[in-house]
Amino acid sequence: MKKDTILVTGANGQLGSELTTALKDLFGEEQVIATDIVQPQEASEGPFELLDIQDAERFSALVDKYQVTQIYHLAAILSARGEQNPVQAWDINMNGLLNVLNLAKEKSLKKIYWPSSIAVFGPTTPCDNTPQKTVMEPNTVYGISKLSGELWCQYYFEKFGVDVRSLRYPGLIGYKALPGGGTTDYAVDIYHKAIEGKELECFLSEDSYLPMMYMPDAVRATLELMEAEADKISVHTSYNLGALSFSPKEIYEEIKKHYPDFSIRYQPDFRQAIADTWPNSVDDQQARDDWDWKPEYDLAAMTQDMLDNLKKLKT
Ligand code: NAD
Ligand code: AKB
Repeated sequence: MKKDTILVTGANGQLGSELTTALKDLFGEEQVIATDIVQPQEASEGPFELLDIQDAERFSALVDKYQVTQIYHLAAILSARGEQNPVQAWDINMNGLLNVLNLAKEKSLKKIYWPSSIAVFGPTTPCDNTPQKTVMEPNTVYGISKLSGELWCQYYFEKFGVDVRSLRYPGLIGYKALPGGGTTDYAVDIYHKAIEGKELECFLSEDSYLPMMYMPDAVRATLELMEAEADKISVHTSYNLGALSFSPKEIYEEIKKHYPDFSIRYQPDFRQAIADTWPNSVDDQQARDDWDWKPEYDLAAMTQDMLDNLKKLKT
């Protein structure tokens, strides 16, 4: 049987840099084509190509050149950055996804992965244990693009049989790469500040609960979803995916167990209004039922692992 060849967009990003490595471990270095609009900061093994996801012609040529069978389409403009230039964020997020879905249809690609986000929910959504199916009226351009994207994915599945799978990630926390302009970014920065012995100026208030997830859980969930038999997938928009839920005060208190002198100052900015419209926690029973999703890391385990690894990287 022909080996799968995977093309990853946005491969230099916070998620892309970790997921690309995991895909290389699974499929082989030469079978994973990392792409991004900018060159990676650190050289890595395996092919890399510059690709603007809006450039449909180059996208198509790369799929042909490498005989790509699967695309992991990660490139996007995230919530906070999206509000700085809403029309540009819409263009990149929507045109990029439509280019991928059209390539999948025209070239009969085997599988597509595209991440959605808790940003699909909005101020009218029930915020505790937010159900898989509920009121969705997002009020950020990022959230609107993710909700529209989910419906496009379902449309291409139903009309053209494209096998596109998706997860609504919570805020992702990892030590290998910095986040790229989201509302949950404080929860990565807080670990860096603790290790550096600096105070964190937190852009959310102390009691702003948000759903979060440690990167190893997010990468494993993605690979498990993509490996699941097609008949197990009952959600063709995007699956709720839960793991952790905490406030800035709670993560701060957890880090203080390791760094008693660590200090935090709350200085909420425009991102507070975004966080206020997102869930506190999500109900991911459907993912648990369909393809056996189960998170491994709680706040204490994530904090221990983050601090151990950041210490190693920074010394
Ligand atoms: P990121 O901002 O860290 O990385 C995005 C990458 O896309 C960057 O490397 C950037 O250079 C690239 N990019 C931007 N515009 C591009 C273009 N026009 N063409 C090609 N590449 C372009 O984002 P991330 O955190 O790695 O997120 C990856 C995906 O996961 C996104 O779709 C995001 O919406 C989703 N997601 C992330 C989180 C999270 O907490 N990180 C949560 C929910 C969903
Ligand atoms: C963001 O804050 O924009 C992302 C997300 C939850 O989608 N981390």
